[in-house]
Amino acid sequence: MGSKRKVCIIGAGPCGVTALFHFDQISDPSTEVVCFEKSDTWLGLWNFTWMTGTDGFGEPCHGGMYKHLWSNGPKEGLEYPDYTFDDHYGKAIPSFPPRRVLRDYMEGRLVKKSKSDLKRFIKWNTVVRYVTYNQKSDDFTVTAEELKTGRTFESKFTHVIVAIGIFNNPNKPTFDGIDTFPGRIIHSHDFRDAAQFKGQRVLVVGASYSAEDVALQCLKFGAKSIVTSYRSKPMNFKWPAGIEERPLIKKIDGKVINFIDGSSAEVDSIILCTGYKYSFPCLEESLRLVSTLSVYPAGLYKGSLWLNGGNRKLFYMGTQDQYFSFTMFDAQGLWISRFITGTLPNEPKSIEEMKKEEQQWVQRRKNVKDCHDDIDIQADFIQDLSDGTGYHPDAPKAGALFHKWEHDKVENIITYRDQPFKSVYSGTMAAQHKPWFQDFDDSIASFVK
Ligand code: NA7
Repeated sequence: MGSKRKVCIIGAGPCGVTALFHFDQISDPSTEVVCFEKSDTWLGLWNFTWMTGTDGFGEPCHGGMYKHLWSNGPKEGLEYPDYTFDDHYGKAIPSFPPRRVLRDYMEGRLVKKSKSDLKRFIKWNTVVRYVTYNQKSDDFTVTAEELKTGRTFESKFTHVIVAIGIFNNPNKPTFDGIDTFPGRIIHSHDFRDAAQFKGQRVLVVGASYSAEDVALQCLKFGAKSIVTSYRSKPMNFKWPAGIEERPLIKKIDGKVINFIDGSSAEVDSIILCTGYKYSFPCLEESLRLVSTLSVYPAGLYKGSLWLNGGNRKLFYMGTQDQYFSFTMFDAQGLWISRFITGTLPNEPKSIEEMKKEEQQWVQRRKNVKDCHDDIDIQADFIQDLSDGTGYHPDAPKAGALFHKWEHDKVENIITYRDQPFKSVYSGTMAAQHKPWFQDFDDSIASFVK
């Protein structure tokens, strides 16, 4: 392969396309980039599909997007510094957009700010089946399949960037007696439309972001009652009438759910909002990141470079639990593309130095007290990635918005999405909108009007 670099990006979701965007900005003639995407469009989980289970090719449905999903964090915390919401929409819009508004914004940057057509780097409907590292030639063999033709082929790459996301492999616990339940049981990954639960009594298992939003969505769209069940600690929001929290399930007996505090509830449907397991089956075992959800998973220098094996050629994107999402992916994509093309001022470091630095972050993550500490870690992580790249997110300032957002949620879980935030980069104050709980029109036209 001579001195030429050949980079494989797995996945054209919000992470993968950001890496592509930055390779395109650098336009290094010695670096060729190919992105394999298993679907026929980019931006991953920001696309809605009615399908669940497997898709038309028999492949596992990757994303868990649902109708009427509105951002649960302020858009000002996710904004691209070089392409603000003002730049895209030409005016102030409210702070908590529905899914299509966010997808449109991301796509706008990819199209308007790129030097060339990024889609030409992407091989659509092509799924990566296996990646192995070749010690001798210090490169990777990537085996991929074109889903439309069934053709399987191998290609060699000098570098691989894994950008397949971490919310695709649902964690599905089981409970004593669950097989006796006569109603519908789904994981939130297969939740597509809250309106399907209208008039029902719903059990939501879990006490994190999915549980919180699925419970609120079901209430908004007319569920009769919602009981949520927590394992470690309750969400403890000031829930409106219709939502209540219970501890862990002890036993399910037909429609009756018995909880460990001795209470019980009769429900019609169960939605497991029990999170996801990291899964990278297309990588050989020695290349696989193993972690539980964390803002700083271990094993990655700068949260990005795979340290085990020490080949400095395998990267992961977006494996962190997320607050700043798009801004974080962007900083990561830039850092990785600069690292690979050798255009970072402070690199390379020795593997030992990298491991030491990584351990300091992992240790800091171990000591977090609450979500506010996690927000600060992620803000510092973005700044750390950006140092020396010429990229200028003001993550600490955006972090302050997330701290306020957490307080808003505690204050009122129904109205937190109605609060306006000020853009860190354009200085624009968000527009006001119809209260989220009363707004059933999630079209772009309605939201930005
Ligand atoms: P999370 O944030 O991983 O949360 C999973 C929740 O499910 C959490 O409350 C868990 O309780 C609970 N859980 C997991 N296993 C069980 C069992 N066996 N029984 C009861 N409860 C269980 O996933 P989400 O889908 O909510 O959010 C994913 C991401 O989406 C989130 O990080 C945002 O970035 C958006 P625990 O607290 O561990 O005891």
